[in-house]
Amino acid sequence: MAADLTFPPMKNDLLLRAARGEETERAPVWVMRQAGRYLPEFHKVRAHHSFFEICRTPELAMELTLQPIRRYSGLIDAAIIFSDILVVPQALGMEVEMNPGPHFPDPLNTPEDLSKLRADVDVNKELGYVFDAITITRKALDGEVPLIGFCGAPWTLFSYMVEGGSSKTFTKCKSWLFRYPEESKALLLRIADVCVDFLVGQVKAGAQLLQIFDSWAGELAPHHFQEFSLPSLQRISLGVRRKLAAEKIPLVPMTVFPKGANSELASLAHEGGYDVIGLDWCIEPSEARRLVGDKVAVQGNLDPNVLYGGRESIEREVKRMCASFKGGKGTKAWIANLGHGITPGVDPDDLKWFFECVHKYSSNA
Ligand code: 1CP
Repeated sequence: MAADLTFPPMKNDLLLRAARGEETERAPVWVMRQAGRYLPEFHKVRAHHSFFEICRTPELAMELTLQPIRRYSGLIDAAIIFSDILVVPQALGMEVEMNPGPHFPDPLNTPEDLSKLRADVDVNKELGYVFDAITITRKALDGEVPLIGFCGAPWTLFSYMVEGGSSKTFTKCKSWLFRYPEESKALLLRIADVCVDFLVGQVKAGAQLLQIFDSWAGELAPHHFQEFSLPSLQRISLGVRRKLAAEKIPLVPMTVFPKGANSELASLAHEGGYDVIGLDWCIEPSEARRLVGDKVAVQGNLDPNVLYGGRESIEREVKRMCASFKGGKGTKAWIANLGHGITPGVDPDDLKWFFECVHKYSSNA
């Protein structure tokens, strides 16, 4: 890790204030997967480097992280470090290819395969390149916006490690849960422990907020989410807080994005240990607010496909979303975002319009 860890003062801390539960003059806004395939400047870099080569080269990861910040300067309120959730399975010793989606040549077929995983993961050794990328990116940002660090939630990572890639049916990873429940729980907690060390390392390197992506939370029945995903999410929030406190490092806000698990929002808000809950588009913002109460801030939640609908529908939908989040009471602890990642076919100018509409309709002025 880089030794010099003094960073430039923040010029825009809207995101951090909202994440801590403060009412802000307008909603801070960023979008999941904002550094990515909808940007022509992304393809220019990607044409010369493989996906994981970019992740492992701090200067390249920094460049891709900064691309949306440059393009949307003055409109966007956060950067998220360019990396992937699948670097954690790699750190555990698994091979992962990206061609074009994730592929694990040697997935975990049965609990016997657990012996192939590294027993002790030294995150500085295995993932130090992410820490280095965070440190140089935070410096290059020069306080313009905060830098978000992230990891995948254990259940979502477990699904890739067992399925060997993306899945529509989740048959293999669900078979694990029901055939080998104790081994599944042990593996989920083992992944969580690596996530804790990885997230603490990201904070030490300069990350100012942490987001945990549980992209496949909604594949679990409510009681299975409670049994399998929630304990590992709690282990992460508690573990990160404990380790940072033990090292006298200031806490940073933590966001959990439990995509599709809207029946679990109240329990996550009250028992999860997170500061912010990310919402997908399948719940009305005012209803989500009612469920989570005042304990946490919320983030979301425009259907990413609205960005294909042209400026008029983007404006109409953003206006509606802002009204529903504000609930007539000002912009209370809300971070505007999409309800999932931006997709490759979006026109970057339409995303700009989305940002402009959020500024306009979330303002308290
Ligand atoms: O060929 C390419 O260039 C690959 C495209 C790509 C990109 C740009 C992948 C492959 N990952 C990423 C970057 C990435 N992934 C970021 C960068 C920071 C940013 O947001 O700008 C982040 C936060 C992620 C997180 C991620 N990776 C998630 C969680 C978020 C979500 O969308 O649900 C997941 C599920 C992944 C796995 C993954 N990596 C890449 C793909 C195509 C996928 C998803 C595959 C699937 O649907 O199962």
